[in-house]
Formats: sequence, structure tokens, C-alpha cells
Amino acid sequence: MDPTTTRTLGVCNLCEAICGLELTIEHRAEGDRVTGIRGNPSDPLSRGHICPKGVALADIHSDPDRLRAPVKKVDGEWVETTWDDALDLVAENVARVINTHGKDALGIYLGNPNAHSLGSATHGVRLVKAFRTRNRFSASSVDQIPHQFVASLMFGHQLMIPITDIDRTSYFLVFGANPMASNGSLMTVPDFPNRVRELRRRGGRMVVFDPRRTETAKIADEHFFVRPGTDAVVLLAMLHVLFAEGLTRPAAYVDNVERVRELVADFTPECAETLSGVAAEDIRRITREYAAADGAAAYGRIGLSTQGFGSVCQWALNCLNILSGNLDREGGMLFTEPAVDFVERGLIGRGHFDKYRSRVRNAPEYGGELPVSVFAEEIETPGEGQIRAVLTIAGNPVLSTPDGRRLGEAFDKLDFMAAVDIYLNETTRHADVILPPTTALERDHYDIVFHGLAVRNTARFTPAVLPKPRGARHDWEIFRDLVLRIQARLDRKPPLAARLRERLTLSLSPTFLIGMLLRTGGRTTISELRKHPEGVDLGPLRPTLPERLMTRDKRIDLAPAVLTDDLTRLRAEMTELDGADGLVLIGRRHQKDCNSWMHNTERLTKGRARHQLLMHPDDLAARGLTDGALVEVTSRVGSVAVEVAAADDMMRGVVSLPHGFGHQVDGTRLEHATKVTGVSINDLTDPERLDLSGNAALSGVPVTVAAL
Ligand SMILES: Nc1nc2c(c(=O)[nH]1)N[C@H]1C(S)=C(S)[C@@H](COP(=O)(O)OP(=O)(O)OC[C@H]3O[C@@H](n4cnc5c(=O)[nH]c(N)nc54)[C@H](O)[C@@H]3O)O[C@H]1N2
Ligand SMILES: Nc1nc2c(c(=O)[nH]1)N[C@H]1C(S)=C(S)[C@@H](COP(=O)(O)OP(=O)(O)OC[C@H]3O[C@@H](n4cnc5c(=O)[nH]c(N)nc54)[C@H](O)[C@@H]3O)O[C@H]1N2
Ligand code: SF4
Ligand SMILES: [Mo]
Repeated sequence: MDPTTTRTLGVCNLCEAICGLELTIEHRAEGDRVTGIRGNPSDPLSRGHICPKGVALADIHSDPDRLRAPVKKVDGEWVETTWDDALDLVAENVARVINTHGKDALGIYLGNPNAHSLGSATHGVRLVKAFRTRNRFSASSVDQIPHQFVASLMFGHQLMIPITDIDRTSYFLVFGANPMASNGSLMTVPDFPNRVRELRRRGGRMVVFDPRRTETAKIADEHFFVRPGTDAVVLLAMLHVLFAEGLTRPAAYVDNVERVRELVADFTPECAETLSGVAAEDIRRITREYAAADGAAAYGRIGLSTQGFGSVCQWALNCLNILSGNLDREGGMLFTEPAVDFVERGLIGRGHFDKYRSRVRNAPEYGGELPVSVFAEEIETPGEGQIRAVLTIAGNPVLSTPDGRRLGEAFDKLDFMAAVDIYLNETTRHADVILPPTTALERDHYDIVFHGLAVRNTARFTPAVLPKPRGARHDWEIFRDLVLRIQARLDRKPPLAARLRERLTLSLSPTFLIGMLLRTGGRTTISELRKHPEGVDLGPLRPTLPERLMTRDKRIDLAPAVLTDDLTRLRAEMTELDGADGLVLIGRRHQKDCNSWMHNTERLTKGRARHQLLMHPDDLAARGLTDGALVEVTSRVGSVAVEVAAADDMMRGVVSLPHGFGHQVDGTRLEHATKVTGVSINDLTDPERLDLSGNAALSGVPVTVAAL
């Protein structure tokens, strides 16, 4: 190896698979450059896995379009400025808005990459808490709130989410997830393709329910098309079959089993067939096979949680695992025991629902957050509590939340907006100031969140791979400075003692804090992890119940009334749906996409276009359309013009657009991204469509498609 080249271990933080990496770094006078990235075979969790995005991590670091210094808008033009100036500008304006209009006048939105940054976990959370605004939003309410809501009601903590024991299961039932593209979610499962191969080699089966024959469906033993938004009736029918055929064997710590039997009595497989398109006989057979398997896991993700009955679906899925005896069983669904146990240690609250409601629409909060679907109306509607200033942190809600176009327009009506982000994009272009932190390769990392959701207990600490450039700031330093500078300018400051305490805690680095958490956790230490940068193995998942339950009585209530009451709404809506024949829209992910933000790397965007509306050939023919035609897709909320592609992988009556497309930044920045064609699916999704939990129902949006 060239003496100016070194090898070092790193980590990918682009998705929940948290793959370990091996990087080749060239040291040159003008700075270090990553010249190669491979999977790290000695990582006990990811075992050498890497996907195309992992390789593209290097492109984020070298991207000339990425922001490296703060910028502010002066007379409509972006100009670079100093950190002191930018931070003061944000502090003055945010403090002014709070002083004049009250704490709720500040709206905060946290995007997905926060979950992938140690500094956000340790310091971002404190920033959000410091301002006590009720107008807190995040990507969670276009994603996994139903999982959290149901977990808090059944297991006593919002992050007690059962994880598939994929390495030992013999029956893997998948609803509304495509881990072959997404690499898994609320299930950290790097190397999914090989784990499925192993599952099938030991005689296990994978069965997928999805309105599209996805990459995952294609490698499954069986795939069933299910009409979007109707999974709840399929799952309730499966529960019906478990009871009807005497297949239930709940643990002794489960209450209200009989109540569930009564509730599902009229959800027969025949009724589910009419609504969902899945044959009654298939529902019966799959339920029997699942119940008979020696360790089975029923798992459902985004396609299941982002629909009108997302919470009912997640509840029914838990009931299925519990009643069949597969919760807390090897090869079934298990709870993790991470080295930093955020559940047991109370680092994150248990979760609460409907403690207060949004001002305009009266929508309930979950866990201290309002549904992001109410964000725009809270900015647009005058009155006490109106949002006047917004801070977005690592998020692009203009592309990622329902009716994003309207949200972008609302941002322009604000008194002030700031963004902590590394790019000028569809959201941050509405800001007055953008504060860009260092990127993943430049900061120390420990996956507090994802070790706790992983299919195996492991721990890994990764020191920064590249030096912090001179003058750059880590995200946690930005959060620290914002809290201190804003608080100093508030009319109603917290008491001096509290502020001093805050200053002290905020000055401790994330690495120091993680070291303390590891030490008090007792399973490993940071010095052990520094000696083993590939990660340490803490063993497979194990049965832990009922001790690990966070419910006060260490029992599981199988029928929490808040959830079961929603069956009334389900019955009413399903009656309406009966016989409906219009088109409905769903989303999709591609292996080379990363929500809305990795489109500025050529490596991930060259090759075949993947922005098209996918539609079954019969549906095309019925409208006199041909493959490749330009069509207008219209929903209640708006219209977009996009090319259509014939795809017999689609269920009839269902069309699909990828999410995270529709880039619209002009000017010199984001050169590549603006060349990526396509439209934003969220210019069609509807903020009025919500699950009980407040989560957006992004899936199954009624649309029409016509030639343009
Ligand atoms: N219709 C539809 N909509 C969806 C979905 C869907 O399936 N269908 N999926 C939903 C889901 S699951 C999610 S998680 C959301 C995602 O929604 P968001 O989190 O709002 O969007 P992202 O595209 O992840 O945007 C990430 C932002 O963070 C910035 N960024 C990247 N790295 C860093 C960093 O290290 N620090 C900082 N400060 N910024 C950084 C990027 O430039 C970008 O602006 O979208 C949701 N929206
Ligand atoms: N390559 C890539 N990987 C990613 C991301 C990315 O953008 N790109 N994003 C990351 C994020 S933030 C998340 S949250 C995860 C999400 O991880 P997954 O949940 O695996 O994400 P998707 O690939 O969107 O899979 C959702 C599936 O649900 C199906 N579906 C839609 N509506 C319904 C329905 O009503 N019923 C049923 N049964 N199925 C339905 C869709 O066809 C799709 O196949 O992925 C993560 N990983
Ligand atoms: S699967 Fe790909 S994007 Fe996800 S962590 Fe691994 S390398 Fe990164
Ligand atoms: Mo997500």
C-alpha cells in the first residue's frame, strides 16, 4: 500500500442496517480523501454487507455542492457568513418570536438523519426540550408512530418494539415492507439477502403481503397482493382463524384474550377477501402454517403503519404473535437487550397520547409531537399559538410530508426560518439561515437507537474517520450554541441555576456521554469498544418476559380500549370501500435512493430512470394509455405530470410513485439532483388522511390518471 494511504474501520449511517465499513483513505496536502469503501467482514452484525449507498458515503464528503459554512439570505441571495453571525441571527430572531408571541410560536421539525447521529441523540433532544413548544413535528408521524403508540399501550414503552429473530425463525410473515430495497426498518438487519437465503436453506419460509410484487416478494415463497389500506381486515381475519381453529396459546401474563375473540368474531376470512382481494382459503392456510411453525414471526412496516388503520394493523400484528405463542420465543419476535438500554434507563419516555391537541384541527399529540400533517395549517392560521418561526433539523418535509408543496408555501409566510442541514434543498431554500454541521465520516458514532432494534445484540463505537475541518462545527456543538444563545435572549429565562446546569450538560461531548452510559449499563465499556472497532458481540436475542415488560403490572393488555374502539371506524370505512374500483396510489423505495437526499451523487443516480408511475398493463389499457406516456395524476390535494410505466408487478387498481423525488432547487447548488427527473409523491398525498395515532395515511390515496 502507498505510504500516503491508510485503511480504517467506519460505519454507514444512511439506513437502519448500520453496516460496518472498511475505508481506504488517501492523505494529501489538500486534505484526506476516501478512495474506497467496502463492507467489513469482521463486523459481528453486518458481516461484510454493504449496499450501493454505503459506497456513496464518500460522495457526501466530497460533494462540492454540500454546504461547508453557514449561509444567510440577503435580499434573496445566499451569502456565506461566520458561525458567530449565523448563530446570533438565529438566536435573535427565534428569541424575538418567542418573546413576542409565546413559546408555541416556534415550530420545530426533526428529520430522519437525527436518528442516525449520536450528537442528535445526546444534544438535539435537549434542544427540542429546552423551548417547550407544543409545535414539535418529526418524520415519525409519516413513518412509525403506530408502532410506538401500540408498543406503549401493550408493552409499556414506545420503543419496546418486538424484533424478528430472523436468524432462527422458520416462518417469516411480512406485511408492507420491502427489506430487499430498504435493508430493513424497525428491525436492524444488515445482510438481509443472505439472512433470507439462510432461512430458506434451513427449510423456513417467507410469505409477503404487498400491493406490489416487490424485490422482497420475488424472493419469497409466496406473495399475496393486498388492496392498500385493507391489511387490518386480513390480520383480524387471521386472528379470527386462530380462535376458530383453537390455535391460540397465549402466555400466562396476557390479559383480555376473550375480549379479542369477541372483537374479531365477525371479521371472517370471507369478509376480508371481498375487501382485500386475498382469498379466504389463503388467509386460512397461511394462518395455520404460521401457527404450526416452530418459531414464526409476523412483521409489518411502512406499508402497514402509513395507512388509515396503521395502529389497528400494528395491534393486530402483535396479537397474532402473542396469541400464537410467538412473542418472546426463539425464532419468533423478541425484545433486544442493548448495551445502552434506552427503554430500561428511561432515556426516552414511555410515550403518551392525546395529552394535548393541535390548535387548528384538534389533532392529538403522540409522545410530545403533533402530526406533521397539521404543520402547514398551524403556520397559515392566524391566532394565538400560530407558528411564526420554524427550525428544521436534518429534514426535508417539503418533499417528505403530505401536501409538501403547500408546506413550502407556508414556510415563505413565516417571520423567520432556520435549518440545520448540509444542503440547500426544497425545504432549506425557504430558510433565512442554514447551519451546516460536519458529516458522518467526520464525527464519532455509536448507534444508540439501532442497536436497540437489531436482530442480534451487538455494540460498536466508531471514532471519526476523517478530521474535523478547521472552522467546522459538529451538530451537537450547533445544538449547544443555539440553546445557550437563544435562552440568553429570552425575556422569561429559566432560573440561573438551571441555565448553569444546562450549560454544563451541553458542554459534555456525545462521546463522553456514551462512555458514561456504556459504563453504567454494565455490558461493555468504551475502552473495550475502542479496542474492537469492528464491534463486540453480545449474543443472540433471548426471551425476557414478563420481567422486561414496562407495564406497571408486568402484564400485557391484549385489548387496550383506545385501539379496539377504532374498530368502529374500521367497520364503517370498510363498508364504504366495499365495491370501490378507483385507482389508489402507494409509494416505493429503491435500493439506490435514500429518502429525498442522496440524489446529488452521480453514482446513485446514473443508469435506468426510476421515477415513473408504475401501473398494471390492464389499467393502462382501460384508460387508453401506453407505456412511457406522459400522464396527469390527480388526487384531492393536487396534480402532477409524470411518465407512466407498465408493470405487471403492480396489483390491478394500484399505482406507485417513489418517494423523495421532485427536486426543485434552482441555481448552481445540487447540480445532479436537479437533473433527476420525477415528481414528489407528497404533492398528491393528503394531510387530512390520518391514522388514529395522528400518523399520516400516505398509502392508498385515491387518484385518477389521465393522458396529458
Ligand atoms: N409518500 C411518502 N412519504 C414519505 C415516506 C413514504 O414512504 N412515502 N417515507 C417517510 C419516511 S419513512 C421518512 S423517515 C421521511 C423522511 O423525511 P425527512 O427526514 O424529512 O427527509 P429526508 O429525505 O430524510 O431528509 C433528510 C435531510 O437531512 C439532511 N441531512 C443529511 N445528513 C445530515 C446530517 O448529517 N446532518 C444534518 N443536519 N442534516 C443532514 C439532508 O440534506 C436532508 O435535507 O419521509 C417520509 N415521507
Ligand atoms: N434504499 C432505501 N432504503 C431505505 C430508505 C430509502 O429511502 N431508500 N428509507 C429508510 C427509511 S426512513 C425507512 S422508514 C425504511 C422503510 O422500510 P420499508 O417499510 O421496508 O420500506 P418500503 O420499501 O417503502 O416498503 C413498504 C412496502 O409497503 C408496500 N405497501 C404500500 N401500501 C401498502 C398497504 O396498504 N399494505 C401492504 N401490505 N403493503 C403496502 C409497498 O408496496 C412497499 O413495498 O427504509 C429505510 N431504508
Ligand atoms: S444497507 Fe447500505 S445504506 Fe444501509 S447501512 Fe448498509 S451500506 Fe449503509
Ligand atoms: Mo423512515
